[in-house]
Amino acid sequence: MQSGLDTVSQPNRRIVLLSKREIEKMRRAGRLAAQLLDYLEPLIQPGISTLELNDEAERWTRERDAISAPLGYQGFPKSICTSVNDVVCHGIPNAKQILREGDIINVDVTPILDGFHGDTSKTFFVGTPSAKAKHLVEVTEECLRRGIAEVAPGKRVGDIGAAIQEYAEGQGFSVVREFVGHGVNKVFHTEPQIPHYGKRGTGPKFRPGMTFTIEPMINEGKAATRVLPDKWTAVTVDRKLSAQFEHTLVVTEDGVEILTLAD
Ligand code: EYF
Ligand code: CO
Repeated sequence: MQSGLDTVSQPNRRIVLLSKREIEKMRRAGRLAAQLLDYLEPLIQPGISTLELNDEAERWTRERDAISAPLGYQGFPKSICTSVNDVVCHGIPNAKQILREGDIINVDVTPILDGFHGDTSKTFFVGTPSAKAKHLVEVTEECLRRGIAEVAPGKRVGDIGAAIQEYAEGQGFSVVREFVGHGVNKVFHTEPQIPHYGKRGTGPKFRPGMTFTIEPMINEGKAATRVLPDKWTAVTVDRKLSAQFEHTLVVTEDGVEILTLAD
């Protein structure tokens, strides 16, 4: 530890900066991830099971010579995460879980292509949403947009969380604390952690070549979550709705590029 340096001015140890070549590989993996969500979207209808969505995603991914990162990751049993209604994240696809009119579902995909990860998720409506579900989902997508808008060289990780927290709480919603965005490259989860709450001017400084996710989980009610006995599925403690959107990003010389866009 160097003396005389506070946490704000310490260099970003352990945060990997990717080369142009590596960023191009992240771009290809990210594009594939976005295309996978586009492929799944029309299948998300009342009557489909979350296992059917999983199996479609797995087949689609293999056909493109990619690998589903979640499958077997820390023992996770499926290829994608499917988080319905009060499930905050890491819902496990299941043949008995049939989507119903009015549900919301977050689908989180991470194909690995040529060794690099593209991690993205969206919350979809099943049929026509209630007014409260629509508001929550729209606010959550706007939280991601506002978080991304904070990213540029010289700004700090805390700027993202502050922007998201201010907006979400201003709309009467709460920000999940237990799960955060993360560095992603050849490794699925690495430094830095990206909280979706916090204070401006704190945390590591952004530098060109950093790649990471922003993935706010926003709750209709209280922020508190608990993990079900299956040891994976995180739900809201008050069983109210939760929504999430996620992109993988790279810091550029003058701002940020979203890597998980389809075109
Ligand atoms: C040990 C996991 C571990 N983690 C993150 C591991 O897409 C993701 N984030 O954006 C993501 C996907 C998966 C994941 C799939 C498995 N894991 C999950 C839950 C608990 C846990 O504790
Ligand atoms: Co993800």
